[in-house]
Amino acid sequence: METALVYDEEMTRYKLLWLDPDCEIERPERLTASHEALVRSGLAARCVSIPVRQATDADILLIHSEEYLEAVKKTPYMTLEDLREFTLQYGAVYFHPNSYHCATLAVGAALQLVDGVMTGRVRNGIALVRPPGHHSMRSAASGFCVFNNVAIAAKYAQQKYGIQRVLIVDWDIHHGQGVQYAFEDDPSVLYLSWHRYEHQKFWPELRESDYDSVGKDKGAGFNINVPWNKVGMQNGDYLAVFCHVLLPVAYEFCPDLVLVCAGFDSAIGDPEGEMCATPEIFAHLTHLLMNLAGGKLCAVLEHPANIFQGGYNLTSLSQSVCVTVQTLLGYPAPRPADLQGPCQSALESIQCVRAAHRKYWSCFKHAAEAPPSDISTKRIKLEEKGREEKLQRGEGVESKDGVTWPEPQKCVPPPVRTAVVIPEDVASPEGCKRFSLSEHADSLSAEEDFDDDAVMSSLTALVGKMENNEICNGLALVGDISMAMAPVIRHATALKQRVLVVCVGGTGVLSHLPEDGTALAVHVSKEAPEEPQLKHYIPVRLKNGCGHTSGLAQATFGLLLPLAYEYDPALVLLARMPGTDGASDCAWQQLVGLLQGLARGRMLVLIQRDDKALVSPTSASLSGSPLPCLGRLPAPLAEDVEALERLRRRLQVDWLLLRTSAQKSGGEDN
Ligand code: X5A
Ligand code: ZN
Repeated sequence: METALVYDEEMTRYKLLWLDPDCEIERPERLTASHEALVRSGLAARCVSIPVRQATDADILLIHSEEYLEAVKKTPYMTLEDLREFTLQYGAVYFHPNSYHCATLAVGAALQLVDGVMTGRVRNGIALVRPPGHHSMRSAASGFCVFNNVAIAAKYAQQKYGIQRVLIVDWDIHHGQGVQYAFEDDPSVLYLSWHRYEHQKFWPELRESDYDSVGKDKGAGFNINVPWNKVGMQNGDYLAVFCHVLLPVAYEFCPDLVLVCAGFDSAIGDPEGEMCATPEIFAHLTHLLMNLAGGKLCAVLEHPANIFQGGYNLTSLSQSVCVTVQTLLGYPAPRPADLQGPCQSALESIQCVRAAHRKYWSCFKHAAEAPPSDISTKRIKLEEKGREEKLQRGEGVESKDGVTWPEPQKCVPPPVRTAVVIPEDVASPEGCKRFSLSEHADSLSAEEDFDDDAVMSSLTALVGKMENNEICNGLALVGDISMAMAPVIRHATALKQRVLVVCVGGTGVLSHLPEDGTALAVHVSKEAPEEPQLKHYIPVRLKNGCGHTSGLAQATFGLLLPLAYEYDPALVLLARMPGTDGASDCAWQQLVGLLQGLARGRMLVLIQRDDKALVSPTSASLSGSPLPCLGRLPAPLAEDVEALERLRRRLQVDWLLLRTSAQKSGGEDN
């Protein structure tokens, strides 16, 4: 299944023709730089190239008014003076005689991508476009945007392909108010945007960009704003929003298509955004969205800024675009550098968002109240003061010189994606390589029985190959799961590498866990002990077991993923314990899919020998096939939610990524 790249150089052929400090960052180089990065890295060649087309009037009228379209259509014939005047009625935007043409191509590129994905020609893709779209409104240009590429794409997909629900994730650092307005009262389009807000001091400075704009009428609950009230947000802040807000809602919503307003001005080094998330975070944002909607994901470029940081710094931008496309192509995601817990300001926003949406989403039913408003008020004043002082001293708050970040790990995909250790009589699943015992364990021959000793030596060999970048992940059928785990954990521990052990279902406390923290075990099951006893063994008890998908989903997003990301393992060992509290195949596949975001995708799945039927769904997920949806999730059991909440509260002392609300005392940032 392939990835589309939609691009046309024509979209670089317009520019600012007069002096306007607000608009000078919007230059053709923003687009060429993104495209060149993909060409130079060899990624462009791995994508299916889809040509752009011009959007028709009918396409544009899906979102915009006839008057506005007619007005924009006149711009190619305007004199420079008329263009300037035309521009003045809007905010932070300019027009050039070729703007209209490029704007129709930008919309057309998004629609070509939707066609490619919806017809199944490709699995997913990215459209590199200019002008961007998410600020433009029914009858107005705004923030460099002329037509709302993504909003039109959502409507077009619904109309042409009869799909019901579209999820739009806007990770650009600006609020896409145009997208919000387009779907405010529409429950079929769920829009989530995070954006630099600073209590309404940051452009576009709108009251309605705050967390309490949840949508209107039937669309109430389908507009989710996560305002950033401070700059300098990091990887942990972004991931916390995904774990505690976006993923639970997105899975409950169950979209038929995912669209991303992919702006990269939310990355470190961008002079507008001033955030500190590093480029590899986009691999994770992408990965976490890739198994929704059966993998149908279209990313459309918004603002790929940060190229004029004291000259011509293209690194952050090119790295961000490249990791996004790598992930779409199915490459393992690099481990996020220097992951810290969310800061107080981010937690406050997350808490507010969850509280504001409590009545609309069952995953938030038990979310905490909104924090008392004085936390924010106090801080905003302090912040204002700092700002004024700085400005008086003549230090521009905008100056961000000397920002550095580590280069993302090179994640070259290993030659073998998925290796299986299964008995001869079980057919090798499609796209997987049978890992032969004889080749890798000295004392064995191919004819020898598929006994536990043999399996265990091949598992150790297989993990060695994962370390050497020869194999990405693996699946083994074993006689005794806890016995098979021991040598793998021991092997990794000896190399001083952290192993995340995830057990699904089954009974009993795990034995063989080292006590030095080189393994962290999370055990989700009906029978798991109610209280955690050891720091590195975390039992997660679900009343009806893993067969209750909503409970498992809640545990996965709110507990397992944040724990896993914070622990940052070098290897994930996922065990499907035998027994009756079994997760559904779909839920299991999603879990296998989500956990591949950790440890550069190095994951070994252990399955009880009798559960042969699990081989095929598991290997499909390991080899990166698009996964079936979970369906619209019902509310989780109140008892489960309460138990998970108690556990989360207890653990959040040690695990900062588990936090979903701001600390009551102090309120000053950490
Ligand atoms: C698409 C986009 C930003 C406009 C900033 C105006 N527009 N100061 O990121
Ligand atoms: Zn932006």
